[in-house]
Amino acid sequence: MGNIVGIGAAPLRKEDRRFVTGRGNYVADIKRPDMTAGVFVRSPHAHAILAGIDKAPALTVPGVVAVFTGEDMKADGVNGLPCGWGITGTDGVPMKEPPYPVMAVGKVRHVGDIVAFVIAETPEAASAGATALAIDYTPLPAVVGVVDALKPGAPKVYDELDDNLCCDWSLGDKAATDAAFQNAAHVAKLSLVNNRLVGNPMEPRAAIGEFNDATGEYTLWSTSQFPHVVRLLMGVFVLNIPQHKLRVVAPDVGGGFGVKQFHYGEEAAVTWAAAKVNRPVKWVADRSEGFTSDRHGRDHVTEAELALDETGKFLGLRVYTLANMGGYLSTFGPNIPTNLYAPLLSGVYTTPAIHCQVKVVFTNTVPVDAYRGAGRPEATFVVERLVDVAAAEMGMDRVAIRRRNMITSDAYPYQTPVLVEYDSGDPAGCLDRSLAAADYEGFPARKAESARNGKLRGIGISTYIEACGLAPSRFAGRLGARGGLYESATLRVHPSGHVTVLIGTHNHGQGHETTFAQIVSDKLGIPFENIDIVFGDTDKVQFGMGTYGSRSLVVGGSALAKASDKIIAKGKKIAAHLLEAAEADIEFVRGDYAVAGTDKKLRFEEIALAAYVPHNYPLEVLEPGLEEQSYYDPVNFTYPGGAHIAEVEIDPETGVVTILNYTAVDDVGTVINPMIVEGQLHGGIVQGIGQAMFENCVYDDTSGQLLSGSFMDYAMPRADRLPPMQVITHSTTCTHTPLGVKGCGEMGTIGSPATIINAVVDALAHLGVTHLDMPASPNRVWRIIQNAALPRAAE
Ligand code: MCN
Repeated sequence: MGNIVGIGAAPLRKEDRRFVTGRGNYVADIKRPDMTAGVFVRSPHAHAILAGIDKAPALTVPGVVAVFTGEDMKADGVNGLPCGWGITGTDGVPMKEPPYPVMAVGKVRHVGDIVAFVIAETPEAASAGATALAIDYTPLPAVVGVVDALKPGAPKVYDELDDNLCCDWSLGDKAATDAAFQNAAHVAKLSLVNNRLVGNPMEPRAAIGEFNDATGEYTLWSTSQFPHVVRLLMGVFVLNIPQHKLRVVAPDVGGGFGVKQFHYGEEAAVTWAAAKVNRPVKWVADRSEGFTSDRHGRDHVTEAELALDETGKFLGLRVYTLANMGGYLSTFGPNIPTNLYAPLLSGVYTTPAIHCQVKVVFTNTVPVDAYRGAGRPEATFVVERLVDVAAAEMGMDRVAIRRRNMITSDAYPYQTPVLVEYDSGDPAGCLDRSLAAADYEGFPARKAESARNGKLRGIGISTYIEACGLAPSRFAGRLGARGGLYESATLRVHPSGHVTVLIGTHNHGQGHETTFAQIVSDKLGIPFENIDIVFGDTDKVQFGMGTYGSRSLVVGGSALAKASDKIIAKGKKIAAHLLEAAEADIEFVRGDYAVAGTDKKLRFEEIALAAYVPHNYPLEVLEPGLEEQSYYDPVNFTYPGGAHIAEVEIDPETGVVTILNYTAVDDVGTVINPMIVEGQLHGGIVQGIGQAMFENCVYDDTSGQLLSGSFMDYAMPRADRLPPMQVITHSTTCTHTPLGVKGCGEMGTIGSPATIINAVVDALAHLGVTHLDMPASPNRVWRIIQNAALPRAAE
């Protein structure tokens, strides 16, 4: 018999055995009988009229089975990809929502837009067919930046629209915010760019479609973070396949980071084409294809202003952001720079008035959608940079100005002026612990030591908050969500007492097979080894919403806790009957059903057997079997947050920034598995460091070509450039989740970009530097140092 491994323990991850022994099962590993290979032909132009496609040369290539275009899909009644979120402008006008065809019809709108799908006996033959295809493009002027896209006379991404503005949205009380600025003793201003990112999960996207013409059933295997939602969107909106005839399987997925959270055209194309050729069709992206077809993240241009009184108290915050949507509206696209951004602008501060205007803009670039953090790193970057700018301008200490404005731990629940109500938190506690752990006091001595070595040393702080655990359905619905955001769990107890959990979330690296088993082991008092977690197959698992927005534990784990409680409750009824006691007298402790005050008890396994072999069973009042289900819709988001501190050292000769150390103190509520939480923080911080230091997705302004379209030009963070990290949890209990948990999957990515840039700016402050845009590449930092040196040299 194994052990109970409950909440707070740190067992090794259950799933790792298959991963480290090479027995993961990824879409690219799957082979179906008589399977064909598909290659998508993608636009080399950012913007062009698709005048015609001649399939004939491709069809003569040996091995080519079929070629399909957008016109073929349109003629077959296939619809465009739906957008899951409909936002409304300040003027009450809904966002402009042009169609997003699976494959381009009439016009291409970004480099990488799909123009044809070539299916062949082998990937090589499909590639040869794709090369042979004759495509007639008439190139058009392209626009890639949000500022340019809004200029009068800019190339129009959609001819049928007046301009490139999708929606002019806002949140907050404008009059109150303007009034706060009237009374300000000081106004700090900041213009910034939140750089565009490419997610680059280790496993590129892939999909296999299969059709059974005897039963009319379709199956899609996809590298998806939410297979049920793909089944819903693709079946109901795009291909018109009845839900019971469509199975979507997302097996092991090698990282998603948000990028695999959308319904992609490739999924619909393989599924539809499989029926046309009546053979399975497999597509696996290569890395370059990922760069021009995976949804990108971030890409904001922002002007922000903070009004303060003479003591440094924040009076008001005004933010104006232009957000790039790319060429089409992706599944969650318009939601990210609006609802997941503006409500976080209060940060951990008591700013009484906030107003945020966001213009959501079409351009000739890859569609932009959620990438780890999604809206919240952008908000944190605005707030935490602006606080540093204000402190510098007012001659205040950066810690002191934060403390002066922080929400105190006794002020929760705290209603912000931007919709959300924080349930719990202790920002000052996180800050205190981070300052101690980072030896903040000792920094001046370390800076002096660096100076002696000819280096510039800086320290950066970010006290941040995020909203995660998407989302209360009613709240989301008010904000424009076209779906619900609950989660489901089924707990199937077998006659032996072993348990299979069917859960609607998706595990693609976060360790759910371990942490969810810990919750059940803890709740039911049964061995950890006796519990298996099943996810990612719509034929096995009841409808679930999948994994994103750090929701799996908060929403899925809560459903699991509730289903466990139902199992315990039913078990009590069975135990009362078997032990001839009143149900109210049955106590359930660590897997034992005992009659209070006696030594009469039955094990969980005995109750499970009795439920399935009901020879002695209260059949009049209770059904046999032991299986319970819960659908949990949260009442609020959870609000994890913390204080991050980093120290950097800059070599002024080269502009190279070295991060010397990183300290993160975070509030994640109840910790299920401290090792996994630490790993999530590490990974998240590394992704945030990636944005702050290395990664930048760059398009050519005139041609619209992606200039950073491979790892030669797009710099991912690598182990040798990363600092040692201290990760400490400082938790307050979430007041509304059954387990007291908050999410943790994105917080590292949310807190770290501001932390790093604040440190870099601090190191350069003596040169008069008040801000620099990300990434803090050697080139950019070296130029800043050189430019700062020029006037002084002239003096
Ligand atoms: N956990 C815990 N105690 C807490 C909070 C979380 O033990 N108080 C555990 C959870 O049980 C889970 C893990 O930490 O095993 C992450 O939990 P959660 O915060 O619920 O986040 P999700 O599981 O919903 O994961 C989504 C989140 C997001 S939005 C992105 S993007 C992301 C991320 O997590 N993508 C990832 N982490 C990733 N990690 C990997 N390896 N790969 C990705 O693609």
